[in-house]
Amino acid sequence: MSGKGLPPVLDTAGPQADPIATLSWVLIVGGGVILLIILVALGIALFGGAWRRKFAGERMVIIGGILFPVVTLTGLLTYGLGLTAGLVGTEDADPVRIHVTGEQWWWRVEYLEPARFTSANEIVIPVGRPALIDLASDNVIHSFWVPELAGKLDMIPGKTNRIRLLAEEPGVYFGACAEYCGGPHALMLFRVRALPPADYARWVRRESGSAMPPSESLAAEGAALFQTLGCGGCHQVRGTRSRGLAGPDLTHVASRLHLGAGILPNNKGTLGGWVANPQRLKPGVKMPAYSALSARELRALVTYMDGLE
Ligand code: HEC
Ligand SMILES: [Cu+2]
Repeated sequence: MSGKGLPPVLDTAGPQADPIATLSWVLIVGGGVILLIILVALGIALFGGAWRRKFAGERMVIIGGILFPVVTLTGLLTYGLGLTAGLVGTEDADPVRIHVTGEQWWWRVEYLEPARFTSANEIVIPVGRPALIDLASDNVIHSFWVPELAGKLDMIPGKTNRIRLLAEEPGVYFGACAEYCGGPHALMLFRVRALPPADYARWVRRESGSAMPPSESLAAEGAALFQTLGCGGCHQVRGTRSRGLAGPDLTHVASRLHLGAGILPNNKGTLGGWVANPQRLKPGVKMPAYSALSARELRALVTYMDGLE
């Protein structure tokens, strides 16, 4: 998040992503130089006059066609392997452990260490401490990508891949699914929030706890509606009777920055809009629309969820 105006892939913020950005620059500049050489060669071939005869021998084919690619490609391969070798097999002393499952079309996030609890669509990590994230899928292939922090890694049914994230600065890092996984694939986003250690400890304490009980009568009305409408059949709110696992955990939904897997800012307006008609905001989404709710019922539900901090 250094804000140099570069695309995130080149504007990296951690040791898992920096070598990839360096390699990208080498490829961009190297590819540019080679393109220039080829354009000059093409110019000579077309309009070169006397130069044309000079370069037209078999020697040019051997140098330009065999020697040059073999030398540059071997060099590039050796350089690339050396540069990215440090990305695998690092032993970490005190990592944070998280399990992320690619769902259709959102992210199930299960924190394992330092505490066990479930959340969704946002991954919170401490600054300066590695996070080991196990990536899985129980449906189709997804791909986990936080360009500022690491390369892409696929989430494959029946196989668990592990990625290491290390953020050197606090910030909010953009993440996306990078493998076409069905209709709303482009609306399957998330964020990684890197917090300073003290804030992180405070966050873990609050996030691992049960939901706040409703603090006012409208919210209590919303909590009751949440039960009777069957929201709890798909959503878990820890500390209540809602134990559904088909959709994101909503125990602390109000503490997240976004809704709908990273696509909408999280506020009362978007909460209401989402519940009334998620299909309009995310066509193909696996949540039914609740368009028949009265304005008061919708307000009660929103007040309840907005209090789940
Ligand atoms: C059939 C299962 C199902 C039911 C019933 C259901 N939902 Fe959902 N809900 C989902 C799924 C799946 C998602 C994730 C959609 C996505 O982002 O692709 C979701 C997402 C949400 C989100 C956004 C969460 C986030 O972190 O992005 C909210 C809020 C929500 N539902 C509230 C409700 C409420 C309130 C009700 C009841 C009125 C309800 N849901 C009923 C399946 C369900
Ligand atoms: Cu996906």
